[in-house]
Amino acid sequence: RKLSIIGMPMDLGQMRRGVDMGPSAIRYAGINERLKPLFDEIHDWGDIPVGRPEVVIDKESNLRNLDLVAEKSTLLAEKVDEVVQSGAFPLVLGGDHSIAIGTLAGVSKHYKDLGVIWYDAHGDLNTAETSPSGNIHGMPLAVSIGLGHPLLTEIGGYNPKVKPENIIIIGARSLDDGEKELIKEKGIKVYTMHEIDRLGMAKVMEETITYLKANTDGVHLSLDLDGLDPSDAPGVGTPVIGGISYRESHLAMEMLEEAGIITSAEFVEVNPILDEKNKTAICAVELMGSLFGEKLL
Ligand code: DIR
Ligand code: MN
Ligand code: MN
Ligand code: MN
Repeated sequence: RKLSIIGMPMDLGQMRRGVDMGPSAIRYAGINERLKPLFDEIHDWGDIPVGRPEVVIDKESNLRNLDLVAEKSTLLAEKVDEVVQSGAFPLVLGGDHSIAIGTLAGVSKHYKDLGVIWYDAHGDLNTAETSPSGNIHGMPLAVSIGLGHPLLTEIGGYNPKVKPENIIIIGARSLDDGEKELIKEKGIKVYTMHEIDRLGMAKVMEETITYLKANTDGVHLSLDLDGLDPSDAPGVGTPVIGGISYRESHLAMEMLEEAGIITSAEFVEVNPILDEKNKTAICAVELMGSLFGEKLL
């Protein structure tokens, strides 16, 4: 088994700087040493060159930094595509969640029915029309089902990337009105914090795994660290109280590993400037350990 790590130091999808340092923080937290025993081979490709361009606010379209996000996402998509072709497992380190646009554009062409687990406090299902912020990190899941500016939906030269019925959102507790409407309209499956409390994470993951095994031929895990409770992952730009616990998250990763369904992953929104002693990056690396089969005994 081969792992390819790709850093995507992009902070253009939202307004808080520092999330561009996420890949460094995650590497500093010891990703290589932690995952080394779990793979035959690990290759870290370093970071996609995002640069530190002056931010351009495009008020007209309510899509902040649209051109730059599209340009940099295309670079990520090409790299991820190459990694999947090579037979290695692509693991992308963010960066804000807008990077999922590029990751999915690189991954999805390799599957007929890609499933997506969106582990997040938010739905990330906004469009320019529904977004309260104009921040593209609140839009990547909408873009992946084909809704949004063509500069984003057409990355990789095909559209859509994912079918709404192949998406499962886990951990939602902050949804905008337009996102709620879209979830209903498209029948997107969501385990909100209510279902996680009520059913327990084990049941949520059993149902998720059963559904994805039956209906998809590959599954991408898009894990936004703000899906976790801010007490466990404080270093994120948009924390929301009442989130998934550290233990529940490990259980979720361990169950995914046992099921053997995950074919690509990204860990996003780690912002070391807002963090407490790199706690959030360390949490991300520990979750990766569980996702890739680390066992205590
Ligand atoms: C909000 C926040 N729904 C928006 N989204 C965030 O701006 O679209 N996503 N924080 O991770
Ligand atoms: Mn997100
Ligand atoms: Mn989020
Ligand atoms: Mn564990």
